[in-house]
Amino acid sequence: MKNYLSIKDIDSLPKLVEEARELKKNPKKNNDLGANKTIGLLFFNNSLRTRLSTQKAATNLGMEVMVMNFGNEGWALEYEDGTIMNKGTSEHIKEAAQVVSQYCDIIGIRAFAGLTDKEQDEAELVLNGFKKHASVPIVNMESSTGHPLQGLADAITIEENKGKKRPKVVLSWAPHPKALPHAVANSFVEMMKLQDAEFVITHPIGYELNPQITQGAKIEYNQEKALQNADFVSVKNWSNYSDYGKILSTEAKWMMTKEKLGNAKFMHCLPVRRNVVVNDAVLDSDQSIVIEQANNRTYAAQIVLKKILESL
Ligand code: AN0
Ligand code: CP
Repeated sequence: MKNYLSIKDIDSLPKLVEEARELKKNPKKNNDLGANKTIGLLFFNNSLRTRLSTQKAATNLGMEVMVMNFGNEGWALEYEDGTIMNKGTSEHIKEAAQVVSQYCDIIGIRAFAGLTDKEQDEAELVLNGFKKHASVPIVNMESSTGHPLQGLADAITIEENKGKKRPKVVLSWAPHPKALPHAVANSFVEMMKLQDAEFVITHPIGYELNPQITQGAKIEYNQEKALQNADFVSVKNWSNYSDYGKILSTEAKWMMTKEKLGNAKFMHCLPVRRNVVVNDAVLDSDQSIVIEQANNRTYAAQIVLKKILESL
């Protein structure tokens, strides 16, 4: 694997999930693979899981880790070519990416969608800017349009918890007071399209995700109908896509409850707002697998870093 920018960089999802589960049994087995190699993790946004699990994954492989909160502590970067930089930006991505490439053998980038300009978000200025100007592999730690490490961790979690060959998996939209990006939902959909499963997306009318991503996936606007006989329910808020970045209504009735969940396992990428997105009864029940999902972030990152290290 040369880079991990999206779910599309996975050759065979079942194989990668199997390898990740194998590695989970003995995480330190390959702790010489990353010897004398450094990963730099650049965060333009907050994080708990991504920051610690990717760091842990790299350490399990014997790598050195450098973490930088670029959003707060780095120079404001310029991404446009030919700009006269006499305004807010201090350093061009061209220099920044080349400089970081000299210190690191792999670069991880977290840069969320701004949710004001769809075209700009879809251009993935930060991720693609580093991809273009860095001379080392790039790992997406959640960009404007995708969170493929989360998608891979979700695939591992489903595999570990499924009781039948072809489970029913539902992605259910949830209310949230803040406008949130589409990245997690997008990667979940892209990952599910590679699975042998009955997959249904449910959300209020008007909350359609990018149709290029959901193409071929089933959308059911009636949440109750969508949830019938589900084995896994992954809950996530996202803001409007067509009226880009807006919250049309918080639709409190879309919150996940024990009654709606039935016998399904509950999934969420975290962080989650209790009693807004999902109620306490679900999160505190045995049906919630969110903690194991977060644990699997380590093995998702570790299998990706292992594949990249093997290709260096
Ligand atoms: C982010 C999001 O929805 O994309 C990160 C999730 C992993 N969530 C929040 O900002 C609350
Ligand atoms: N799920 C996830 O990516 O969490 P963080 O935002 O805490 O990294």
